[in-house]
Amino acid sequence: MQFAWANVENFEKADVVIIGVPDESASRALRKGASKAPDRIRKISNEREVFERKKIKVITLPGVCPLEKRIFDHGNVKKKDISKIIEKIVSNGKIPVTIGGDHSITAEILKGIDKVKKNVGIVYFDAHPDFICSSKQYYGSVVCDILDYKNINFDSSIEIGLRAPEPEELINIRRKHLKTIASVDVVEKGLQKVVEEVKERVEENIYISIDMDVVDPAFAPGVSTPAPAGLLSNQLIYLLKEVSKLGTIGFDIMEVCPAYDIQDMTSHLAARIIIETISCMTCKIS
Ligand SMILES: [Mn+2]
Repeated sequence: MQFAWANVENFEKADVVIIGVPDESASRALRKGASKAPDRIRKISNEREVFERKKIKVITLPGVCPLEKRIFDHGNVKKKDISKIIEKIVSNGKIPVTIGGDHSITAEILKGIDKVKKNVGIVYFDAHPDFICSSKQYYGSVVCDILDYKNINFDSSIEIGLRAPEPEELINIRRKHLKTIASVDVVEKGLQKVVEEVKERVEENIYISIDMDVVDPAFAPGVSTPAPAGLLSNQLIYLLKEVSKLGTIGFDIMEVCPAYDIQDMTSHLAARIIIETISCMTCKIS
């Protein structure tokens, strides 16, 4: 089943290419099942966002803008193939949107982007810094694993929504001068100030990575490693809309874990986050 908003039938016609990576081989979470997320999010997007009247199907629009992007759902691919596919999408001037899977897939995506784009800043939404360096190539070491990619610019990168760092990660953040905004800091500063700080930090090419656990478990219970006191769903969508206007070259949404969800509310929110973010990239271009 395709993502509900997919509206073109081939790669050539697309502005945005959606890809699922149903892989959780580098997760160490006690909660299993993140590999089921891509198909679950597709299915729920069709069940909750499409209405049928007099045999005509109508799809809901994202909140602010009309949907002007041409979206192709590429289906699912293997983790070992994702970096090549991302390279192809980005070098063709299209925007990749990847649905995981565990968060280590982001390092593979960035491997592909690193081959095509220069001076890429990462805006990383996560409850956890994913900055373990004492262990590599898993969902907790994403930031460390991309340290030597030559076109990823840490000086224009930022982590938002943190609240459960390990001691080693705080040391690594300090050593690499990675800017972070904790979940409670978002409340203290206010959303507009957070956007200002992102604007000060990033340059022309922004890649957004969303770990669904950045959202409070009240809104997103179906994640691999929940952490209390996260962002509200509308706070995250506001931030994504503002950041995606700044020149986003792609984004991903990771770590939805359908087996632990409540009535698929997390998959539904993930679907809405995807389309809201895509639609605001349209705003910038139109
Ligand atoms: Mn993560």
